[in-house]
Amino acid sequence: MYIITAALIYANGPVHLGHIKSTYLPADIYTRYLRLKGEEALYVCATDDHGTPILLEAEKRGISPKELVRYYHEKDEKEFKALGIEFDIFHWTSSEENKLTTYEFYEALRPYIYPKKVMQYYCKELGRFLPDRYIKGKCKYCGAEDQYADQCEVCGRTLKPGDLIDPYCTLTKTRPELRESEHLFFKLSYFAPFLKEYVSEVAPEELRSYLDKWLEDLQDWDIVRDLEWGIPVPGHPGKVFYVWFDAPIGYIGSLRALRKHDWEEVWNKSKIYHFIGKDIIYHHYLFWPAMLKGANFNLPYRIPVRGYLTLEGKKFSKSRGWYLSLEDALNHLHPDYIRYYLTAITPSGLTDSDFSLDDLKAKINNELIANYGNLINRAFKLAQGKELPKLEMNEVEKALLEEYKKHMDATEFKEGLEIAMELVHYYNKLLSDNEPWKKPWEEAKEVVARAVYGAALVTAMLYPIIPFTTKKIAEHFKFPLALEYPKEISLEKPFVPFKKIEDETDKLKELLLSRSKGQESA
Ligand code: B3M
Ligand code: ZN
Repeated sequence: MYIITAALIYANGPVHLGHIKSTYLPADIYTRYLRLKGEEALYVCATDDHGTPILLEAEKRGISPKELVRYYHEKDEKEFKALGIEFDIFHWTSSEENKLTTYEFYEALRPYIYPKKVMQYYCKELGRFLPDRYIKGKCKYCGAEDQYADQCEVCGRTLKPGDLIDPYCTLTKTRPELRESEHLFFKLSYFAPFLKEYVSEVAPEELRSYLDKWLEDLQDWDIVRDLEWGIPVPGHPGKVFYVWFDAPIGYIGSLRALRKHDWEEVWNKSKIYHFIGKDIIYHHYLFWPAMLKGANFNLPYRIPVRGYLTLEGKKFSKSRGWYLSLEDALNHLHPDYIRYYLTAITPSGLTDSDFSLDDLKAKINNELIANYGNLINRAFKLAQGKELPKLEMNEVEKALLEEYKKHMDATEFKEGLEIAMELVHYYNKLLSDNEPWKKPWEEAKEVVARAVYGAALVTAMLYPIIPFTTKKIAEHFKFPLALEYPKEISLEKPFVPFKKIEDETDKLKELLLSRSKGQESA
């Protein structure tokens, strides 16, 4: 059994194309691929409901954090579905299952948790402690004005309580005082020897220098916050667990909601894959495995990481209007086109990629449709109403199929896609070189049969990436999606499976330009 997870999405904003390409799409592709091979796999995800940004956003809108979280949970779920991201469960970290699981972890980790007094900003007017994001002031290191209490965006330094000159509460504009509060710390440092070994087994080469640097100086983690929104810490009124404590537990909490009776066994006996973006490597390679180890749970088998996405060469920026959401893309493009393009530009590993509308149009029209669409059309047209001889795969096909599997097994989907398209090219060339349409059927039939069986084979290979269209093709010609020559096939009249992109990408461009213009003059 496999458990596939995608990083839990914060429930305070819409789904981003960046999230999709680094996390939800690769995890979906892998789940579909595993099933294609006949493996059992569960795709588990949830919204990440806690944390200060969610509290802030809810307060800004004048609604409760619960309402905010519910709103985004529904919206995100709908959009994921529209893109063909098919979770077995899309749960939430504020669920009962996750609370219970978090308490069980807390109990199990007690030997590694100790109390320590820390100084925290406290707003007398509000009568509560303030999270870092509610306090601003002048950075004591570089003098930059208006910096948040946790980090100076100008000099990049991490700030501690007391590091701001003239701090003020952003809600009441009054000066907060520093008060002592007892927090709980998780002894991450204790797990250093274990983590060194774990990382050497599971981390790819390119992550090792980051991880080694962190491992040299592991800091114990403060796992509580003085907040009301979150999972309450038993015996510590006014405190909740830090969002990064209960968020990864949410993988298990959500599995528990899906498999009420055997979740523990399923977790502990599965190969676990966590798909993540490169900004949360620390949490998944160090913090989470230490928690699992301490609480005696099965460890992640692989943690595939992917880089960021830029848009037309520039950073996505909500405030500058330079962004396209998943919803925007879905409003104009077939979900398979979004999936195909994002896969084609996303290598596994840390490298970033660029989303370009012209490039997307070219890849869909000139690659996907011109090559794969054309193969489907030509092969089935030639075979319509005929009887095909039985054939075996030849050496070229076998070798390419093996290479495809090697990449897909290693979660290298861009490379897997490239091999599938190479095979498409091979069949197209077979047809153009042999020109079976000019020959009597007896002479033509072997080439036609190979092209038809091959078209079915590549349809299965492309299925994890473009599931909507490939399923339609397989249903139309009544062949099972499998990584082999089809066991049965019906030579129906061909249909047009794809529609070329015409002005859809231009419309998205206009949207982008008008948005960013609007922001400039605003
Ligand atoms: N919500 C951060 C992020 O989306 C966080 C991931 C939690 S995974 C357990 O980047
Ligand atoms: Zn500074």
